[in-house]
Amino acid sequence: MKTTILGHPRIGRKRELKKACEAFWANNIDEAFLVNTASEIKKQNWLQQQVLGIDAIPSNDFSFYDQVLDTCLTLGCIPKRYNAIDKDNYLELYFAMARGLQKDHIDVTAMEMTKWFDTNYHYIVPEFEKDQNFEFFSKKIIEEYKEALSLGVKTKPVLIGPVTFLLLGKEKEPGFHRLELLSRLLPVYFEILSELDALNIKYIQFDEPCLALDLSIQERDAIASTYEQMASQFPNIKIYLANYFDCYGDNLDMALQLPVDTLHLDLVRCPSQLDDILESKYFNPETKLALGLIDGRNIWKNDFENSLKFIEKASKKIPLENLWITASCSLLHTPYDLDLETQLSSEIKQWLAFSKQKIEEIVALKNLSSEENNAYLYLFEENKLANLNRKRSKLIHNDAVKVRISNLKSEDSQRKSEFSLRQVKQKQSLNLPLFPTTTIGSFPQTKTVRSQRLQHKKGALSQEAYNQFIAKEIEDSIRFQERIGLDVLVHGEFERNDMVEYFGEKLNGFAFSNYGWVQSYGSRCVKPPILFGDVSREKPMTVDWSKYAQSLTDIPVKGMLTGPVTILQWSFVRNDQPRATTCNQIALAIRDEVIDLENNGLKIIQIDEPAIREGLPLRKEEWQNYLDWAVKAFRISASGVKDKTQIHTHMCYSEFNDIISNIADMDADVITIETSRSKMELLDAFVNFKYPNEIGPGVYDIHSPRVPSLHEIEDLLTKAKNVLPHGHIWVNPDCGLKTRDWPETKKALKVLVNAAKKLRKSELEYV
Ligand code: THG
Ligand code: ZN
Repeated sequence: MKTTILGHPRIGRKRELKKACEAFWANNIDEAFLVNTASEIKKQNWLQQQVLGIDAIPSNDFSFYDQVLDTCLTLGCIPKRYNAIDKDNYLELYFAMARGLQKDHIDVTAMEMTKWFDTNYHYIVPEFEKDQNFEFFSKKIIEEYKEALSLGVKTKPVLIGPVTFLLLGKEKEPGFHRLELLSRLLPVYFEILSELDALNIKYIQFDEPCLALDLSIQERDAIASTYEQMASQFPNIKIYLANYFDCYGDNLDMALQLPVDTLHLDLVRCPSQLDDILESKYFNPETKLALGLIDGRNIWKNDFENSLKFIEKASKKIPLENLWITASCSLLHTPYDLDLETQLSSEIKQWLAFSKQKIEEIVALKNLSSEENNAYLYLFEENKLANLNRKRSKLIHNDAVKVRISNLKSEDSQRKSEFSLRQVKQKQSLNLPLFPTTTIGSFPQTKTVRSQRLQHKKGALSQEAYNQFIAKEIEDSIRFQERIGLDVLVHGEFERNDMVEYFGEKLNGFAFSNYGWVQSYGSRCVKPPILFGDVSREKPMTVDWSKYAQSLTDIPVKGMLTGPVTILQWSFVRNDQPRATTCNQIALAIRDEVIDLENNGLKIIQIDEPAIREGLPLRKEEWQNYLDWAVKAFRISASGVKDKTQIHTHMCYSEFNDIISNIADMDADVITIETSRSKMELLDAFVNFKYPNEIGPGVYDIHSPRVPSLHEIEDLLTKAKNVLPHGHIWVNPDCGLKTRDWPETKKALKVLVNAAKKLRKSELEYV
């Protein structure tokens, strides 16, 4: 039996890579310093795995920004707009593709980013042309192999497989399908393999997580043909084929017939597939199986007893030397090292395993499955005890919450009246003009705001002084919004850090790490709260500041909350009950907050659900079940209020044409969505589907500091008017403004208000 992992976190134990990259971009360190930081991180990662006893240690799993971007450069898939950049200046080209570049005569935009399967990690989207050429351009995979070798570590290089690489990208022009490029692409993969072959590598890991998706026959055939060609051309290289995040499903029969050395199984997401494989008529006992038993997407200690049952089952049909023990997917999605956490309660800490501890678990499972396992039995006992302690812990279980969940009735997820009736009452109560203007909630988080919060957190700024500071920020923002003439105001969220962390900190059932950072995109990281127990709300969480903001003005102020699905999606979630149950618990806590806001005079309450789309299962057959409970949880959170109280929701990353009817089922009175980058392409969905409630298609892209012109906004609004009922249209930016600066924000919002006013005027003349 052997051990391996698919990939290691790479941001650095204390985010050294993040800090070095950002310093490099700001011209505060030179390239040598950055490269050296990276080498230190790789070295630490490799040597630690070696010390802990991993047999096949990955290389080329490191990245300065993103592994799909790395693959683009490896394969010479570089969009033409970067031709102006000197190709010998590798890092300049690399970061220009990641982030765009404005320098001298060069002005190029970044490549697009999107979510990596159903994770909160974002990758750079490859761009393909019809006659796309590929070449073995970046030699990173070779260099990293040699780098590890010089440290005495013979690694298993990792590369995204050709079919997944193509499927992850997009065509830049019509007239072809990207999969047609496979025959042009494969020769470059063969070239890479021959260079690696010359270095005598033993294994190569190809990541083909597209196997977790519903594939067409052509796509499936492409995989089969790819690996048949590879195996026949490189008989000395053992191919470790990795699929993760879901079952092989309909692709299993094909996968089992591939001439690869090893098939990797995600047994956390799909435990049933081990039986399917062992019983399949295509199963070949010579094919090695990698049992992905350790959860690479979560932070709970493994259940050794359960894992050993899987190993035992597999070992009845497969010789032990043909089994790998590993994690379900790359450890990229878990934080570095639990040992860094000194402030977590010891009770909770004993239930957890971060990346380093997961590597130890992999090795422990191997040792416990060996003939002479007596020396390791203490590990088994320790693990059993920790899991038993968790199961019985008083911290986790709250009977009042469980009773409330079991008493949920259908009317709890139903507003009192239907939308058309609510709309009339809301129009009376709110008295808003046609095309009302608003923002999504957050205003710029300036350096001062961040530093005051940090000082307060450290104890260097008293609660009183901090509150005074926040109150002043809110007052200034309300006055600004009044001045420029917005119709629905927000308090600005100056008191909040990450939205999920903010609510997690105020709810029971969540714990927090100090160093539990996970890469989100590039140098950006998130620190997901650890949702370990039944969720409840002790006291109001946002009422004070919202009420204060409303007390400053007669114009309606929106109360701002994060929705249950997003809080669930962006936390490390307990695995001892269904996600749907946990989501309902959060929904009830948010529901109580919504009612409290209403009772304190807020007439409009926004419940953000930016993550509802990314929570969709990878396979379509599972969509409905997810959408049922996710939509219901949102409705539970929103349905406690009177008809005249207006509920808003907001979503980013709006690729939801295919779930538009489910979005409508959420029954928010108003939804604000991201549409401006796609020039309202999203509205295509509304041509065929009559969205019943009010809608604010974002009219300016907040992801860029550019101030839109009056003409641009008018243009977008005209498009919106063509497909939506005029009385249903709101005018707002795409998303929250917390990453922007004040000067551009002020200018852009003035333009936005003017565009709405102009539109109203022309509408009146028309009538
Ligand atoms: N919160 C959480 N998840 C998210 C987002 C979020 N996932 C999707 C999207 N938004 C990801 N975008 C970002 C944007 C900014 C940052 C992280 C993810 C960010 N992080 C800080 C950093 O890395 O410097 C650290 C956090 C902080 O200091 O507050 O800026 O909004 N949960
Ligand atoms: Zn948004």
